[in-house]
Amino acid sequence: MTKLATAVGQALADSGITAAFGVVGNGNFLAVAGLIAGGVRYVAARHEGGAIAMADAYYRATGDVAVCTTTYGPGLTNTATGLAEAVKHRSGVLMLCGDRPASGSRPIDIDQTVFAAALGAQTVRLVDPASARAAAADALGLARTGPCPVVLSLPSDLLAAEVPAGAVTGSVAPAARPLPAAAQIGAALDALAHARRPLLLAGLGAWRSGAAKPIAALGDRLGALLATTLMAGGLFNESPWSLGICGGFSPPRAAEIIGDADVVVAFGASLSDFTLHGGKILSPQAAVVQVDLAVAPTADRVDLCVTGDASAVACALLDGANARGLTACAWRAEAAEKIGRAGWEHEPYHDASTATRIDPRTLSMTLAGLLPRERTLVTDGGHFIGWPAMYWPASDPSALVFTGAAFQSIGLGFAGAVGAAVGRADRTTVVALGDGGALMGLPELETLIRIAESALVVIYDDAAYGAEVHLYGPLGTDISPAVFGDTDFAGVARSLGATAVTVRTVDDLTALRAWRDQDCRGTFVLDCKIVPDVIAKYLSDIRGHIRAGGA
Ligand SMILES: Cc1ncc(C[n+]2csc(CCOP(=O)(O)OP(=O)(O)O)c2C)c(N)n1
Repeated sequence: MTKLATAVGQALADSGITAAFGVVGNGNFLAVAGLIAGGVRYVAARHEGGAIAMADAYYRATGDVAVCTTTYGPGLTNTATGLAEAVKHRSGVLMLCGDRPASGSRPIDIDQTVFAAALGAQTVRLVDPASARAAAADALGLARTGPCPVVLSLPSDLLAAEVPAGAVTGSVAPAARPLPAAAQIGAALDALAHARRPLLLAGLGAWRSGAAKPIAALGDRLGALLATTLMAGGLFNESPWSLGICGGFSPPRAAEIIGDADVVVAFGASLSDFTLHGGKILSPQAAVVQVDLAVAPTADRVDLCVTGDASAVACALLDGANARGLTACAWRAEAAEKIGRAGWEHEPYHDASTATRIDPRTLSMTLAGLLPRERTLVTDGGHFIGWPAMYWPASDPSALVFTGAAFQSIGLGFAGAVGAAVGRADRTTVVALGDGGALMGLPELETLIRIAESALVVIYDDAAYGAEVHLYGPLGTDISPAVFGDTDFAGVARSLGATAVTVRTVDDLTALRAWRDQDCRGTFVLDCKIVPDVIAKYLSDIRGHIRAGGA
């Protein structure tokens, strides 16, 4: 016989869980002991809001579900923002949380199932010792197949109940991926048959379905150009016909080419406000075909919806193009020269650096040549995100973890870096943050320094909530609620055990070279004092749209 909480931890380990992030308390201490006994790597976070972002980032960087574990009540409610983000991003995360007793609520309890449901997460509540292992394995199966966050609730009066020994396998099978309807494929081929400048745009859904190769092959067949959403960056790195990211971060020349497309087929991309750059990037005349598992379009711009797995649809379109004998258009040859000069590094700018503050473009471009090639880039949210997104290309979609993007939260960057560092210890984790997001999530800098084998922290310190300043300053609004003094992040980081330097000029990056020469071991913090009034194009272009509630 084993105690229930230990048996649940063991069942999760037996079912393939290898990493867990959490904060312990009365509701989950025994379960954590069970996870550790089962061989799971447990990382102690400093705040449950960090623990959930760690598990989410682990999923994004590896494709594997990790556990986020909390005690009941405040332990779970502390996860609210990160949990909503994980739901909206569709990250596979298993929450292992204490809950009110099976025998009835205490004065301290809330209805945790309702709480989780309000954030979009489903709950599996253990009801008796005999079925506990199977329920745990099923909850994990749901998180994997969703993929989605699932809360596995541990009633506090069952934690120490005795459970019969024995291994258990879950009964949740992956849902079959829908095959596209022939009529929809036919309609998409009709659109492509008349296209003179077809663009194939791939999002995270395309990456998750393994559609990169068939999409690239379809592109070759049609003479189409390729692009990705920010989240799927790097998917077509091997193709000379890739325009990189479509959206607010597109360099002007790439955006011009994207604007010339007359038919756009979006595979596994929700066509968010960001990808469409507030409606500015695609030609109003372009026909937009959306390929997605969803049955209804997710953006107003969609003219035709093809419901199906991105990979299956790309293959069906390729077969159809062959069967119809479609010929490749001339767009690639027409655009070749412009594509070769499309990167941000080719865009001239006036360097606004002073003796005490560095231009964020100069900083980011210099860092681009210094960052380890094998890296996972984790970013927080804020105005600064433009700089890493513009200058530091991702090697593949798992190499970018943009925390908080789906729910539009700042403050999850340090925690995301912990999840990525645990999941991909073979890569250096590079985390970029603004000073606002860094201070909001500061407790997990301690966790990062404690656990990371190789991490580089880049803080873009403009001594302000820059995004808010740039949005509301031009309206003449009082911006003082968004303006602060500089923070000595280097001093804070050193006190927590990291190596750190304050960067005011390019010369201050010499210490980074030394760290690289020593194999990038441990955590290195760059506290970069940037010129505050250089505005990234993605923001200045569509300020009015964003203020009106856009992304
Ligand atoms: C949890 C949360 N609180 C507030 C906001 C509103 N907000 C969006 S960007 C931003 C400023 C971020 O400042 P910082 O991290 O310094 O980055 P910067 O914009 O200066 O580059 C704020 C407060 C938010 N998105 N999420």
